[in-house]
Amino acid sequence: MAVERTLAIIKPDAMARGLADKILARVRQEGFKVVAQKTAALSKKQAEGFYAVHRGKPFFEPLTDFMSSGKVVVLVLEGENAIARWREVMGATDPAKAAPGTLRREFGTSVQNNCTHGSDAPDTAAFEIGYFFSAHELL
Ligand code: FUP
Repeated sequence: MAVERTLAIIKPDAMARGLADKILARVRQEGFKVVAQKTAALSKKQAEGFYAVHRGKPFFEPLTDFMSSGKVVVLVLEGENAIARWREVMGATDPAKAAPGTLRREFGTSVQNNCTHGSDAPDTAAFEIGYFFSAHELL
């Protein structure tokens, strides 16, 4: 298995409910190395660029409104098989369908307000990490 990096986001719903520390504790408990971390407030345009792959879908407008509605914590996580492993820790996109013990099951309240993001493949991880962090922040 390869050491990978993935982009994780603690979304505005989780931030507003004071769940950031609990989610960060889980990140560490699962053994991920935090390579970079920042708190940010995305503009609507930044949210649209991040989710550009979903442009035109019915949920694009509400999703990008939501992602620019409050602060987020953006993280680069590193570890063996980190991309798939972080998605396992998050659980399925819809919290109602996510397995017990996953972050989205525990903290998510709807498909949109599902508390965390994680890259889904090596190419999207590379794009998403580069969207938020410069090379000098990733040493
Ligand atoms: P995921 O990779 O699990 O984050 O899911 P997707 O890439 O399919 O979707 C990205 C985000 O769009 C989800 F986290 C939540 C949101 N979304 C909706 O709001 N409605 C939908 O029907 C599908 C996704």
